[in-house]
Amino acid sequence: MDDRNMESSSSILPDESNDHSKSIIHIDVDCFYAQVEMVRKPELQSLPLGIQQKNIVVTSNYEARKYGIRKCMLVTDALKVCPNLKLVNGEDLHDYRAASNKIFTVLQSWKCPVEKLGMDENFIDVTNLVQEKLKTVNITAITVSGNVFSEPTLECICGCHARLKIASQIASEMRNKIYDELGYTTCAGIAHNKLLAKLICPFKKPNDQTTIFPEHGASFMSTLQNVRSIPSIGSKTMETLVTHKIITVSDLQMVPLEILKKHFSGDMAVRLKNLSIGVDNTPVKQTGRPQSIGLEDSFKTVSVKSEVEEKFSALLQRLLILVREDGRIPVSLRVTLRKKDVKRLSSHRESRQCQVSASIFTINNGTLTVTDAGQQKLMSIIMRLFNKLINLSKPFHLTLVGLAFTKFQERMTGRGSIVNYLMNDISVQSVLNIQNDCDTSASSMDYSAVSPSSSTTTDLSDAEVEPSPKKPKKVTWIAKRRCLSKEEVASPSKLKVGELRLNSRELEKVSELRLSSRDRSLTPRASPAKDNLSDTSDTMKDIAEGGNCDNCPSYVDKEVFNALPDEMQQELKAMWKNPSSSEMVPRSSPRTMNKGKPNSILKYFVPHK
Ligand code: DCP
Ligand code: MG
Ligand code: MG
Repeated sequence: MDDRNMESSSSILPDESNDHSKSIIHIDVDCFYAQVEMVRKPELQSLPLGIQQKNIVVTSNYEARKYGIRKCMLVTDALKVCPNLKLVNGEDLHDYRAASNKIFTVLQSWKCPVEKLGMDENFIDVTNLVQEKLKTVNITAITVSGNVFSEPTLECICGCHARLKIASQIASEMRNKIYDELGYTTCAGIAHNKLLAKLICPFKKPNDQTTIFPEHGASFMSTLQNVRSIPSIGSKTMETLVTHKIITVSDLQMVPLEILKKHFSGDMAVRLKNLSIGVDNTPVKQTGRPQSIGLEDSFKTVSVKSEVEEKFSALLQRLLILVREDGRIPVSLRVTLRKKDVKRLSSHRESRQCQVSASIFTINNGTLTVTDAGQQKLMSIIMRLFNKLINLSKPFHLTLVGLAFTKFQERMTGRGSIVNYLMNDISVQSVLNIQNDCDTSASSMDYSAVSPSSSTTTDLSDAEVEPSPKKPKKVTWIAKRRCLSKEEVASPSKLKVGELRLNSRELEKVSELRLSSRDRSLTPRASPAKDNLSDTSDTMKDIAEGGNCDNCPSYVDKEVFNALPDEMQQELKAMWKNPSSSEMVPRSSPRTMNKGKPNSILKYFVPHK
């Protein structure tokens, strides 16, 4: 690095390096899969425990780590260093995913943006909460909760030290709540940006937290021995850096920007320099529902069609469980294969996808299900896609098969749709690799890790495999509502429904619309006499006459209405003013959603059984 001089550091300081305004917390669960098993079976806690997937120990508890067990060790090697290692099979990710969702839900109760990163990590932007707390505390009395990377010498004039101290206390509260409610210990990193919060998180582990102040960002980064430790540096960037002898983060700090620009685009070069000194302005993006739900299975080689079919069938069974938990109706299916090219000794992935008919999915007792016939239909679609990917007249060798539902009923997920406020907050990892590819650990640290790792070519030209799903002629939302706490009602984004299902068949069975007397907090309230909406004209009368709030029918719970976002209130008011534009049709006529007619928000206030 001799030819690189320090003048570079003056040219790399971007404007945002002085922006310390944010307060970010990163939380990572300790030995996640192992803890899920230990919480389930407390007798495992005192034993060295490894979680096995295929022939690999993907993680282990801290008791096992004392023996030298490391993530992604071969089972045979692990048993050599720790013959008493208790192994639990962790190939079924269901419980880990459920635990992950519960942790996410706990973190959401602070009402700050929460971004899920993989299964056991979350970023929380507590900037606004910290500002609120600042108004009520004596700044001089605030102390850091947990460890500090390095004690501050001079106060930063922007006040970031006090803010991060408060953030560290919030982090402690969050970790306590996760432990008290779910039993999981966690680590946290607290910093003014995501990069530093994530990287400082494992500074002291397990079950601890560390705060880093902005002025120590660059010195902390210089302790990282490998540029690969920086989350957003992927394998390609890494290769280029290594080729140019930039191995450590310190190397990256020292290399002149102009030299980096020779190998990377200008923006990328600046970004790399910023990262090297701990500067990162990427926002915490609130995690929403996944765009796709998928599973993959990898293996040594499969070269027989019947075996491929078995693999797909097993994947489909598991995928349908995930889809049932998610609740949305899938309308597109993607098949992925990784072919082994024997001549080139390499592997590459190929995908094809096609639309599937929503009618394959039915609702039974409020749960999304697929009949045996439906499953056969899905299998035949899968095998037809497979036939398009593989020329069966020639030998083939596969090392991976994957299945993913990649699109869901649009009306359930539309941006700004009330559904987004009412949906279960289930978040499922896009692609769950049954066999963990240990080589991909770096990319899994990428902030966008939840995107499908298997993403390849998608071939929408294959729509002919299954005709486009026709819009169901008769559809409605069947919502099972649950009581909301005051706290939840106060926050529109917390309004949740136990389940929301789009159901065309059930609708036909529904002959009566009744107001629920069980739960009124989400459902518009009716006076006792109107509990049974025996005549829709009554409803229309309510709407026309207005009720407790301006232009609202009398049965509407004002508190709930007021908790809705403005745009929804406006939308509802407009429809109540003009009931003829609503979807509330007389009971005598079928409750249809006319083709082409926009979905109506009013349906969500339709009384239900
Ligand atoms: N995991 C995996 N394959 C990998 C790495 C991890 O399947 N190559 C799984 C098992 C882990 C979980 O992801 O329990 C979370 O990964 P972490 O890297 O956070 O590891 P742990 O939570 O297990 O341990 P730590 O205490 O170091 O965070
Ligand atoms: Mg972890
Ligand atoms: Mg982790």
